[in-house]
Amino acid sequence: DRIAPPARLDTLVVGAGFSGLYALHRLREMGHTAHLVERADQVGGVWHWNRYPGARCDIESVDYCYSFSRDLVQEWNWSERYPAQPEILAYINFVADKFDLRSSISFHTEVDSMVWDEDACVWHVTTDRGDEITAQHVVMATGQLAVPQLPDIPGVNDFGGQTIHTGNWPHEGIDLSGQRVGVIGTGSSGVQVIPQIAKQAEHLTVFQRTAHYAIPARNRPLDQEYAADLKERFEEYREIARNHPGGTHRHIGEDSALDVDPEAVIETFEGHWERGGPDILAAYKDIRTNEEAAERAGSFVRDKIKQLVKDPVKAEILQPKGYPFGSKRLVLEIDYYDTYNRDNVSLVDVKADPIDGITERGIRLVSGAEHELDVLVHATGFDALTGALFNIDPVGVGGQRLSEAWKDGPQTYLGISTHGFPNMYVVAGAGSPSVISNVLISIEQHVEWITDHIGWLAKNGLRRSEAELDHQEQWTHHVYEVAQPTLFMKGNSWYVGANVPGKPRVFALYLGGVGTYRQICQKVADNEYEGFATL
Ligand code: NA7
Repeated sequence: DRIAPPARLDTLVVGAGFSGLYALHRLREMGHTAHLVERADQVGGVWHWNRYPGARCDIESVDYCYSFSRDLVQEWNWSERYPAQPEILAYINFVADKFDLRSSISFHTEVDSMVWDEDACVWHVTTDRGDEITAQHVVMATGQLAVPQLPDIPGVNDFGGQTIHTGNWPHEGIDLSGQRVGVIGTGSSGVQVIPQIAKQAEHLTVFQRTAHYAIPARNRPLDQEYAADLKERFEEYREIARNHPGGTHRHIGEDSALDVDPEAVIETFEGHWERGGPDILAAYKDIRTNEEAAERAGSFVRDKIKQLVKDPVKAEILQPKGYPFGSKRLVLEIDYYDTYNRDNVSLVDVKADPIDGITERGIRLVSGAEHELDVLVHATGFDALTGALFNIDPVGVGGQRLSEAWKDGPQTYLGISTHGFPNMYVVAGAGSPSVISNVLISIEQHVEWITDHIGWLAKNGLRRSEAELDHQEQWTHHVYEVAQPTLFMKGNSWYVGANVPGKPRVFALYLGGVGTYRQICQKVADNEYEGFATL
């Protein structure tokens, strides 16, 4: 029984993931009329869709959670160091129940169009359910990794068996026993799903184009004494993360990897390898900015892979090459390399022998080799950051579409607002630290800033707020400038739009650090929202 959205609203929120739910809660607390529309039949966002076996967050559970409610912090208990998808989804549902959020959500409802009305200073929104909504403000909580991207391979729709994308895994699950399964893609999703499929399938063939660096997660049950201690001092603990460059508690090394004795460097890396997690990225201050420093970590991990994988041919294929360590998202693995020691797992290097096409029976390589499959899993990533926004493609001032305004890459002020699209706010997307940080810290900061701004406009009798063009240009340039000295541009990853044909090659996330970003946003607010034209 769907709740229909009200025809008139102060604020419409789009998307019921972590961002949208908190925005809805906060707006209602402020006494605004707010409502949320969500295309799925439940809350959860990415954690609703990504139900593939092995799906897990690569941020620790004690950090990957809300902090806005003391009661919530006290009531919820995480069970593992890195939370698995079912537990995160249970948490989001717990939040939705605790704050009675579902009463203001229309599920199974997808936004069809969003058009700005300059005379009335409102957005007119229509949905696939025939709703017509007029809202003063729209909060786009549409997600960073919400639109699954199928590979650009001829015949991708011709496969006669079952085709699945990890980001759209069947909710009823799938029985892979006795099946010949193929997986394309070895990023975070591929590395997580491959060991699980190998345990179930008769045979698994992994088609790898690029070997990603993966290091052990060392996942384990969460030490409950540690968790209880954190709860007691949670606000203080969280405040450190809010002001930390990555929104975490990661210690950032002060030395250059190049100034330290090579044996001591190896010892440091060994410590990180044993403890698990991504902190190796910050073991030295220049791992993400200097190729030689990055290579110290890269060669360390490649040696580990050689030791872990028994078949030297497979071990060689699994050696990451051609890009610096840390320039793609570092993958956390559980049993990944060990999986290649199983008899029922083969590895095909599709950089050496590329995929010629997907056929009715399986995958054909350029060499003519054919791999027959019953199930084909695409772990091929997402049309990140802009995909979900362009699917809606809001029409702003003068009839301009967002996809036109952003044809050369996202143009934003603070990542929040775009000139020509008044009263529209994007949560934790391009132009903000977003998913390059602990995204929960970034989401809370964004939602609080945006809802405070909406509250401030209302209090001052203002109906329209828009990023000024010069501030937007400065911010967009600043985001670009900060990214230049890093190695990310060399990573050929979704971070730079490399996985979507035709997408502009820009690094669209703000790398200046979560703490710095927070200060900048605070200063803008303190200066009566400097850089926003309001009336
Ligand atoms: P990613 O990290 O974008 O990985 C996608 C993988 O799919 C990657 O290995 C790609 O190889 C591979 N891919 C994509 N297209 C093809 C084709 N045409 N042929 C062969 N291989 C292909 O997506 P994930 O879902 O793993 O992770 C996304 C984020 O979600 C992750 O960073 C976390 O933040 C959570 P490539 O490297 O492009 O050669």
